Amino acid sequence: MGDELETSARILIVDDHEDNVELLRARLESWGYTTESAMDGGQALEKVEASPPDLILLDVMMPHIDGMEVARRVKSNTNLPFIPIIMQTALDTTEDKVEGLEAGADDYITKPIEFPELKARLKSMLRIKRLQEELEERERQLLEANERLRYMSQTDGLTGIDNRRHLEQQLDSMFAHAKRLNEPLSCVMCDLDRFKAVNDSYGHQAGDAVLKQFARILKNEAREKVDRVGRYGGEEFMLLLPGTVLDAAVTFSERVRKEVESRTFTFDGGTIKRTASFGVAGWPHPRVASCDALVRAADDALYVAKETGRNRVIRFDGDAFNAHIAEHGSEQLGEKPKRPDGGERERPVSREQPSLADSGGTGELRP
Ligand code: GH3
Ligand code: MG
Ligand code: MG
Repeated sequence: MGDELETSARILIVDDHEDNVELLRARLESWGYTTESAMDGGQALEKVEASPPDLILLDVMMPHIDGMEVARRVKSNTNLPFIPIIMQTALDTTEDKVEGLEAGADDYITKPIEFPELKARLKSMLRIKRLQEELEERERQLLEANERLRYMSQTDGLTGIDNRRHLEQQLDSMFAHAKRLNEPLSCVMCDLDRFKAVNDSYGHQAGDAVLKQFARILKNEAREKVDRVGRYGGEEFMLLLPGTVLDAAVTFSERVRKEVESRTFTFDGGTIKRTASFGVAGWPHPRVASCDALVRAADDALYVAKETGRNRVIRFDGDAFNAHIAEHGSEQLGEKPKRPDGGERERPVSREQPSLADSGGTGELRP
């Protein structure tokens, strides 16, 4: 691309004397360049904007808009790429050269023009332009790679929704925002019921297909650009619903639950029906003092949903929740309890991470 640009470049010759234009045009074309011309500053600016040339060979002294002004306007137009400007001037004082360079010229050549010198200066300016373009291209590629990395670091590879780390970051900022503006924030934890059986009966790939479809359902039911939907663990998902009070979050979850129940999941070689359980918690609530407490409350509610029969929505601190706790106590909520059927419910890792688990403080459910 380099040598190509330097020999086949399109050069705009700007001069108010037709003879000069013709002389330059003949020379430049004999060197292999493509040329265009403009007879005054206004015309030059129009041509530059309509189709930016690779270089401008610019006469300084022209009526109306002179070369200095053309240079200033071209260089201050941020929509234009880098276009080297070589000023050609009959004035040979230091002040003129300084003014031209300050106006934005990249180089200058004095009249009468020595053609070998012009040829050398053209080549050198076009080389700089090529290097500049290569730099821009590399920067563009770097930005693109960074964007891809950012996406990958925030996204769950299987389902394409937020991963847990990103979800937790979102939760932090949503919670802070909710508190600052005194707006409600709800958190829904949901988990496919008896999902292990899908893997056991139909294989892991079938399980993956079900997970993907489940994530799609959640994503479709959530509000675009408002709610966050992410994969919290294996077959456990979390939704963050800003500006949503607990009641509304329960209604929402009930709608999703019905949608899952009515859906037939497909995988390579078969179809299957599944249900899911939901735990819902919301801020403000006297027992939810932090975002960790909010997640824990939703997860406790999910736990009760599993314990009381699955395929249901349980609201933290609601009647069903409190009745279950009254009967069974709340100790079980903190640990990894053995289920009556011998299965072990996966507890969120946050429990086991002291930094998250020991947020402690008052007003939380667990002792
Ligand atoms: P429960 O109703 O109590 O939630 O029962 P369950 O079988 O859904 O729960 P359990 O936690 O016992 O099993 C979860 C299973 O999810 C076990 C694990 O192999 C499977 N799993 C976790 N991540 C993936 C995944 O990415 N793909 C597949 N196919 N399976 C997964
Ligand atoms: Mg499950
Ligand atoms: Mg599980």
